[in-house]
Amino acid sequence: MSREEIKRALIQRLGSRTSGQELAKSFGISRAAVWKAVQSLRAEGYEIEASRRGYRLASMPDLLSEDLVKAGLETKFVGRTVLSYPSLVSTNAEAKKIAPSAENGTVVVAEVQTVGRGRMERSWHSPKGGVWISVILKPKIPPSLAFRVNVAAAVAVARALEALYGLGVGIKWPNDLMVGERKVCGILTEIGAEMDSLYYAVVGIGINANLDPDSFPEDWKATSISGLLGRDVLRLELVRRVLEEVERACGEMAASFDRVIGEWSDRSATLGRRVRITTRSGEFEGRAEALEADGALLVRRDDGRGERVIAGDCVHLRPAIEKVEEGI
Ligand code: BT5
Repeated sequence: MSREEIKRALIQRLGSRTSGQELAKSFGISRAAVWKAVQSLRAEGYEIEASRRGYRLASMPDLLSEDLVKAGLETKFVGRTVLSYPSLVSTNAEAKKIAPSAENGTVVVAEVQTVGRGRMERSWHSPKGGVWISVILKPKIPPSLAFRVNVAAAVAVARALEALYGLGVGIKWPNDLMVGERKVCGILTEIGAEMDSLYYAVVGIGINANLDPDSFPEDWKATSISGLLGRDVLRLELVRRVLEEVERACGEMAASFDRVIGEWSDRSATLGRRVRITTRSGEFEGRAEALEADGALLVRRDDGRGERVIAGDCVHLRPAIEKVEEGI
């Protein structure tokens, strides 16, 4: 049995108190080897009580290690390989580096990113406590349809946040997940392609999980899951669920993209709203009408002209529903 296997088996067995002798016997190793494994788990932050009656696991660190992410993950290909780092410049940068030779579904995760990336060369604040992951996907689609991966990822993360925490999550075009008017997650999809073949898509997902909502500058209009729920969440559970939903959405993307776009539209916090769009060629205002089949946002200008926006930024100008406060 390797050291890692012993550790994994220990984690599974230590929920209730188990004697060192029993553990040694069931793993076919010496009691000294059990003790060593316990010590190395402690060094990783596991709290293990030891008494004359045996060992018991009192608490686990919420670390996104390869073993822990993979344990109990119910997927076929997403997360079959997990590369976990205490710190990286950016999980997307690392994923792009390894993508050409990586298997479909490889996941790169870091506890901290030193230069996390947003879209258009912007930076993404990525301290300890968040979920910073990149998934390498190799769908058999032409590069012109690569935007579908981004749409599917947004739907996937929205489903995960809703299922785990009951949060009502809206998708702000193109890639922000919002609770109310505040952003809890950003997605950055980057691709490697030639004219007619997509080699890979790297889907970078940044979720403000256990972060102090007051630590963000006000003009970011950001918040965190812990801020919304008033408690920290188990990031491991969140990562596993996100990966499961990403795999599911990939399957749906291949089978019926209309359905995925339908769900994106139903969840959209942008459609039906008055928006200000900024693109490389300028700025304009109008009403967001639809997400088109090629990923463009259709915006109706005030003079009635429809404008298709492929890439750009979008500011919501007015709440979708005017709330009427009623007196008693
Ligand atoms: C995004 O960009 O929303 C995409 C963010 C993707 C981050 C993930 S983390 C894992 C992977 N590895 C990476 O290096 N990146 C991906 P954008 O829409 O451009 O938003 C960036 C802007 O949001 C910044 O200019 C700030 O104003 C603001 N911002 C920065 N950090 C934030 C945070 N943690 N939460 C909310 N807003 C943030």
